[in-house]
Amino acid sequence: MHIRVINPNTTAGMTTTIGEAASRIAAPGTRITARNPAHGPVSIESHFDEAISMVGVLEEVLAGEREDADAYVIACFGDPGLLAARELTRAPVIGIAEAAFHMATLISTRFSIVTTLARTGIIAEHLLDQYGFAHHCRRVRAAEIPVLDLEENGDAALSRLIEECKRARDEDDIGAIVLGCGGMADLTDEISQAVGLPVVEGVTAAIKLAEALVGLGLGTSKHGDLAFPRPKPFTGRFEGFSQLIPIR
Ligand code: 2AL
Repeated sequence: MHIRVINPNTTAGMTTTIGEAASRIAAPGTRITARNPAHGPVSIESHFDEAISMVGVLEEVLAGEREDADAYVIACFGDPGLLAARELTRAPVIGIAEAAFHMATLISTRFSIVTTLARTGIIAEHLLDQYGFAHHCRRVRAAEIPVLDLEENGDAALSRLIEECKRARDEDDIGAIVLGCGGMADLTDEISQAVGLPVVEGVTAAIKLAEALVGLGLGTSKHGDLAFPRPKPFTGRFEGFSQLIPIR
């Protein structure tokens, strides 16, 4: 099984961190390929960053189609481009936020999210509403760490995250914590040991869900709004999308 993990930001070091965490958790027969777009923001911390990143995510899905990927993981906690990506393939496409929400509700009745910045926390709240998980989430907390600090100031970022996760444990009346950034993919064990609660991290959760769906023979439905996009001319810099025909 080949799972293509797409880091929507363009920071190669973070793509490596995400790819290594995915490979460690993957089943023996699973091959992970981790990619990031060539163009776009170095980190995703706003609606604007997300909007710009989406075209790169979709291009990486099209590249994955040419390389026979069996499933895709979008490894940014805003799940940028998720539904559009699903339109491009029959393979399952899993966003790390939705994967973490699903997994957390299977092991607890309520959870808190600990994410990077307060403003990205608001984006997570929109997703909780959109996906129907708001009822399960007690609180969205921000450690106030810019995304790239996870790469560049790893020790300080980890301490801040542990501190905020302990506050969530002591104040939120929860059974589990969801980590809210793809760049936290390698921190699950250290945080759960320090905090003593189950910690759900989206990249690893998404890999396991992707393996389960492929194992069940389930892929993205082509009935309804996730059908392949109707072919039509695209102009200007998006002219290449005019030849958008399903590869398989
Ligand atoms: C993210 C993420 O997961 N990667 C990134 O660049 N921005 N989102 C977040 N909430 O920090």
